[in-house]
Amino acid sequence: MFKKILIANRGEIALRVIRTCKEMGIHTVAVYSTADKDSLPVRFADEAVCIGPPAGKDSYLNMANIIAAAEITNADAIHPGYGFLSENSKFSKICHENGIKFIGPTPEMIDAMGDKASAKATMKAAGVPTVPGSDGLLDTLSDARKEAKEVGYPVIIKATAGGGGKGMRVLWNEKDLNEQWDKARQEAAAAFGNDGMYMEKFIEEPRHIEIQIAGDQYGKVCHLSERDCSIQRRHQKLVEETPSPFMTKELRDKMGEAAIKAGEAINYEGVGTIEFLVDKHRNFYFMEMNTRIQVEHPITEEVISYDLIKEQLKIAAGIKISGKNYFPTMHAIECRINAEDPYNDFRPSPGKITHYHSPGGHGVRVDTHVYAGYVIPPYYDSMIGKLIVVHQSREEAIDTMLRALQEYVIEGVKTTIPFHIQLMQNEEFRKGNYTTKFLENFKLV
Ligand code: MV4
Repeated sequence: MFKKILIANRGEIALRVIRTCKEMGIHTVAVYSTADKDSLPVRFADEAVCIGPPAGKDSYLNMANIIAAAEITNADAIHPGYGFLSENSKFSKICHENGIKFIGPTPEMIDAMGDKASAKATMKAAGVPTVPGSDGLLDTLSDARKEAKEVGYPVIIKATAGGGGKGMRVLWNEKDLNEQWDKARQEAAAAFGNDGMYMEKFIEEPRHIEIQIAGDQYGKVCHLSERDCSIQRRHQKLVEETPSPFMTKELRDKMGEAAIKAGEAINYEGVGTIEFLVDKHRNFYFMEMNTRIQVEHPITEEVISYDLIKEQLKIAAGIKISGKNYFPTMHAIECRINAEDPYNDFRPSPGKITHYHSPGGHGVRVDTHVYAGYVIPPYYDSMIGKLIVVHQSREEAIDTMLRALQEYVIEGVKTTIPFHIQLMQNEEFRKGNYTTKFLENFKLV
């Protein structure tokens, strides 16, 4: 096992990784920007190294400074968390070249899933269901028109360098296509420096259900069941739960098997997530693969009693996985607590937390790096923590979540807590009746 791990991240995920390292007797190095000098990861890590000024590009994205920090402190591995450098193949490669283990997949695996059109082709070839559409990229508007006629409107065009909802257009007819084709390409070129576009049949009102997988260095891949992430707003997840209220035993077995095939197709090493779109008939289609630990990993941990960060460290250290699939025996829900004003278009609300009281009691977990007096800096994303509950049944989990949300006091900044309280009281949500369109029609009172 590693002796010392550098955590190339900040906030709650940095703290999350430090906690598991402590339990495993591994020394930790926090890196921090000047804006984070008073943060809990800096305080709780065994060592801390400043890697630059506040802006992400100068600090948490600054590969040279992070590698230098690892060399100075003699760290033998780097955990990238999520976001920042976690899916950067160049960083994975630089770590390797410097004799530092990158806790995550190889550069080749990251690149194979980073280009969305080629990821889809790889999955299709491996026998994972994909949405009908173009085979690879479309070169011209006339090719796009031909493809759309074959697939049938509505269609969706996606930037191959995009992902997470960036660079997409839904087209309901040929007129839409004629008007949007050039614009979409130019947007993709400006955003990603790559204007490659591909086309799919548009699935209306899908659910977003993802399968957690783990693969070891010896080619074994297993699945750890699903998370339903359909409660999103502008491609930002706000609530996740497992099991999905839409899941059946048969569907879980089929999606689990497809996710394992997906992992095996690229010989995947590490923990990862296969995202699927699921239509109302329970047809499911590969959407994207995330080659990192995800924000919502704790709900899976809670229902299968399994530390996913520990699993990442073991896999990276070359330890074999058990090879079994894991199934939920409980129900877990996560609410993302963001410093945003839900009454004002979820506008970011950074600043000082003047009063803070964290909820507790049976079945309640809070993953956060904040405390009374902490100042949320304006430079990074607005997530300040995750409230996670676990209970025997979905209904009890929702009731516990509602109670915990009502107990949670965060003053000085606006938060998403009022939104979550109303969602937990919403009749359709309580029935499990929701798709990715749910929040478009959800009105706060
Ligand atoms: C789709 C789709 C419908 N049909 N693809 C959004 C994020 C990106 N990963 C893919 N996305 C979608 N792809 C087809 N063929 C609808 C979405 C989509 C969506 C997916 C998951 C969660 C929320 C969403 C919100 C809007 C659109």
